[in-house]
Amino acid sequence: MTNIPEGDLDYRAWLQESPLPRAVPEAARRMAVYGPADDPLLCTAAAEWGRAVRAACGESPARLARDPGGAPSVPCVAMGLLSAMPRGLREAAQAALAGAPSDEAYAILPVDGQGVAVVSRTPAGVLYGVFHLIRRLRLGEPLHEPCVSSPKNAWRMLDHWDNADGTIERGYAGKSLFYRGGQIDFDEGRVRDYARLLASVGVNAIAINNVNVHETETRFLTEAHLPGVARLADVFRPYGIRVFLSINFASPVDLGDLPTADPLDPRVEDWWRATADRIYRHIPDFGGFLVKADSEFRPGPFTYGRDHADGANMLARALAPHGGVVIWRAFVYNCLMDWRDRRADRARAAYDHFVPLDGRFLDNVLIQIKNGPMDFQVREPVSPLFGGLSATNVMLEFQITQEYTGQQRHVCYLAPMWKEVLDFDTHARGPGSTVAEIASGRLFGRPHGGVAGVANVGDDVNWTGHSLAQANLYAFGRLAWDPSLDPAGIAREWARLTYGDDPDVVRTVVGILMASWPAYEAYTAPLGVGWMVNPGHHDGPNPEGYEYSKWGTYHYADWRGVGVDRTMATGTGYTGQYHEPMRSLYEHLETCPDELLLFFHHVPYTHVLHSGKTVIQHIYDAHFDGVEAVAWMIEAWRRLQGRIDPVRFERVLARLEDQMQRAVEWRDVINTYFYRKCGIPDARGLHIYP
Ligand code: GCV
Repeated sequence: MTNIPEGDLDYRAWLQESPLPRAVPEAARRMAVYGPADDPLLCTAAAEWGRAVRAACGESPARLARDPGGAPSVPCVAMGLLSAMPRGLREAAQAALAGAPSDEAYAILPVDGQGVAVVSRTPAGVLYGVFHLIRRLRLGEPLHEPCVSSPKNAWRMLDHWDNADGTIERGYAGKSLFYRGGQIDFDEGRVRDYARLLASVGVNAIAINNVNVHETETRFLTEAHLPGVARLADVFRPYGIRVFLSINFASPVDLGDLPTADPLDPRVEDWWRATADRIYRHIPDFGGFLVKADSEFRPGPFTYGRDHADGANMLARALAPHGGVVIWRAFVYNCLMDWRDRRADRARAAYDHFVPLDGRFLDNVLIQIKNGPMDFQVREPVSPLFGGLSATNVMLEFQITQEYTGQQRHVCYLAPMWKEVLDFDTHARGPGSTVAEIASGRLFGRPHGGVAGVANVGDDVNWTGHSLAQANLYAFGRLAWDPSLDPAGIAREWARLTYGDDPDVVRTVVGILMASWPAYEAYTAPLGVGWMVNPGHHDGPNPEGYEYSKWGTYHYADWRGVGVDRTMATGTGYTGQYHEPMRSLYEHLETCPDELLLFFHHVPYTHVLHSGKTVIQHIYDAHFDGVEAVAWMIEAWRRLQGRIDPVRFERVLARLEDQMQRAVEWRDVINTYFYRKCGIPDARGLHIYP
């Protein structure tokens, strides 16, 4: 069993349960529920409201008897299904929800001045609406302010890279919540608490195992393991979260049933059909399969001379009768590259593989595309594949776990990065063709769409290792629901829910979060070049760690300059994968944004940026400034001593102090590396180790 120290406030994350320092409105102390009494999601919604009110004021709300004939006679929180609401309320809610595209949309409506109704067409929508009301309660906002909220993305998903042995690939917060000793084995209460956190920010799907599917997890599809998967699904279900499995494309062979996994072999198709039937017997609302195929040595259709559409469609046909979907990853590239070949370019790979297949995927297939063309670096351009597929469902993949962004030892609030991605205009259909519009399916009128994030949680008491990394999980859910939200606003909301109302605390936490991605970018690899990390674990600076490897991750620094020429004119031609005007913008030195300069161009150290600085001086300045920013964070956090409970205060302080050592290491290694390459001293005269 997981041992949660009594009263550890980090465990409750943004669903804190301290008494509120203000009166709870009268209406909040009574509730009525409309809809089937045994509906699990409605029961969850009612229980969550009860729990929130009890925490806030020490008393459970009174449950009013349902009177389907009329509105409640006293002010209360009336929650329920549109179809079950009393007449007057139903009409008002119907009008409010009329324009809401999603069945998970909810309306919050004032009732007779003091009461409030939370109404949706579905139980899941009611649950999301109640969590919205709980936010309002904790934030001291008026409960009855009218609002309609509809998720912009139908799939809002977390991908767990958890292994059956309890380890988590790229996990920085302890062991898996789902597995121990090679089996599905979990603390039900802990997983339920996790499901609550996820549902409270609108997450509705979860892939429970690593996309690198090893031997044991391959067996999750069998009778021996499906009851375990079903038990997990039972915990997530009352929170509106559907379970997915990552599958091994070679399962029919690896499980010893067939000599081939060729997707066009009828025996293989039958095998997957029988497998899907079996899964749905155990888990009737099973979401579907997440697939990493022909990627980083994982098996796939290429072995049989087939393509990704052949592979994905075969699985999709097996799932279709049950309403399941296939999420097929576009992270496909040659990982046996030759650094000597300057024309080869890993960044091109996803587009080159998938654009020729556009239009061939079935309607229940989604292609899951990482936000950038390489691999979750601290700075990358947006993947051009988003603008390249118009007849295919896509899903955007973010990495919440901080593999390349500080491994949860550095604070790095990722919402500003994600927001830039969501707002990026691909111009695929002229101006306004943003990634957010494409991922949701709206731009091209696709039947499916969504956003996935690689989970950053484990069994650490604070879920995320670094307590401030909880903000990333929170922000992921909020942005997946509504990509128009402002990252600073989300940070403020998170800080208030997590730490309470003290304005100095909130200002400081938001200040640290908002400064953190720029700081991390500043003291690590410069100007979009990426990959200056230690091979394997990807922690800490190592400027040439990947320079002569097979992974296709080079920066080509020499004594004259640095960066990758990805232009059409003289380089790999990658810029040609973008629509105009982005193509020309990136192609030309004069217009390429500074922060991506070295991603797109190889330039001399003396090249002058738009900022007016030379590349080399920018590198030096950024590395000194980045460390200064961390010093500021520590100072600012220290000022909160006594205003945050000691456990949470010390936990973050220890991480920040550790971050300082690591930032200094990054600064000195990177600055010295470039100084040794070019011999140009720092113009400010700051010390760079020779
Ligand atoms: C799950 C990167 C990571 C791998 C990860 C892979 C992927 O290469 O380093 O750990 O594998 O991406 O997204 O499939």
